Amino acid sequence: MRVDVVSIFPAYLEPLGLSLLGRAQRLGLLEVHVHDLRGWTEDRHRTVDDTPAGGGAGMVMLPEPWGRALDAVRRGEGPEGPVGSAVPARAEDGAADDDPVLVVPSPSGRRLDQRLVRELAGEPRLVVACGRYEGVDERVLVDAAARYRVLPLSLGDYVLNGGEVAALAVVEAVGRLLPGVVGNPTSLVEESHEDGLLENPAYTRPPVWRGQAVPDVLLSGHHGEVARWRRQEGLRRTARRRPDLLNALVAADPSALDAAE
Ligand code: 6GU
Repeated sequence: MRVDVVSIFPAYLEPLGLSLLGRAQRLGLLEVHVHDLRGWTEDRHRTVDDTPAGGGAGMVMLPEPWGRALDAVRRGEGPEGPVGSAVPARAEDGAADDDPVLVVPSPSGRRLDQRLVRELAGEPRLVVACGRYEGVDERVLVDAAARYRVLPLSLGDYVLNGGEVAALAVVEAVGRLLPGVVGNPTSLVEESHEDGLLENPAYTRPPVWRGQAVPDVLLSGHHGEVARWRRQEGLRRTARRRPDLLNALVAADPSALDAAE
């Protein structure tokens, strides 16, 4: 998968070079290019924003730098020209399902969840357009829809200063689903949200710590009992912390919890 991120704070994305995602890039499992939006400005002050039409507080990002940036990145170019692996040109017939997904972080976007993460993990190309201030001029997104599948995306119902943290979240959540990125793939299926539930509590050594013992069943060696306990504890935790998830599970499949007592 190739991911391009456009931001006025490229340094914000530096953690993508660390840990598992850094290793994934060195192994060629994932390609990430971070671009400075100001590379596509043409004035001496490298201006990226202006006051909102109609008045009011804050600033709105100008359409011209974003238009040039998204045209260039679509072709696999940064401000200085081609970068990374070649990208396919747009299909002659305008087949929109071949277009890259343009992730546009915004508190008014579709909420990111593991289902959307799995969908994005099946894409060959993502472009993330990180806005700041009060957002990007709306015409940029309308225009971009001619060569991208535009996806406004939110992390949740609260406000951040810009899209960079969302870009980090998307690339990390999606990147770890790519084949070979996480060493032991069974850890992917046993996680919170993969089955619509929260994960059970986890323990390691020592068997007793500050007066608290690891639950006996986990030290019993009975794999069936351990599996049953984990499922029960995952359910109990989901019911307490995230009753909305349990309700959604049962609404989608009324027999979803039949195996549990
Ligand atoms: Cl994706 N962007 C911003 N600016 N604020 C947010 C968000 C995204 N998700 C939640 N709040």
